[in-house]
Amino acid sequence: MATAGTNLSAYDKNKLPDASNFRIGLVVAAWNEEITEGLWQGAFDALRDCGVLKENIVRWNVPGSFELIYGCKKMTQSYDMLDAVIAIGNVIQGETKHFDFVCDGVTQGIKDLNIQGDIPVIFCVLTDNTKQQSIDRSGGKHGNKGTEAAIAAIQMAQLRKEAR
Ligand code: DLZ
Repeated sequence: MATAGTNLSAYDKNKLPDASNFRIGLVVAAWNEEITEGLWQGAFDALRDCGVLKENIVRWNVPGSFELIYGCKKMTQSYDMLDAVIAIGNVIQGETKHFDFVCDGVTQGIKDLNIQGDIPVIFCVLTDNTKQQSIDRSGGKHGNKGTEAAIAAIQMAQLRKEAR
């Protein structure tokens, strides 16, 4: 059932909940697009592999990782039928403190959405020292963190459903 480009070997799909009725949103930052598109593809493929219907996957684009906070907030407000949202971004260490500010901002912002809102928001923001490290984790030799984020989204969607 797995499609090319998807590595779910770290997960036992039989232990995952039935995702065929879940609706999942993805908010994708354009900064370091080569990386975030790889993460998005990994997440999308894994969601589809786990049974999420194509028409139940919504994608929004935002400029940078800092805007993921607002994008995820508006998405959860606009689509209250969503079961989980995945925030996808990539921040690479530069020569200024901007890296720290963006990383702190997006981490705290996504954390706040999880505390304040009802829809789980999954953190799929790679924060790496080098571009190569990000390449390795977005479909490269260290797998794809987008895949892991998709699995987390399904697990949290199920938890939310059971907790009602
Ligand atoms: C400004 C900036 C910098 C320097 N680096 C990154 C980055 O590595 N990854 C990323 O997603 N965004 C970066 N940004 C843009 C900010 O996230 C944001 O889009 C701008 O500060 C505008 O609010």
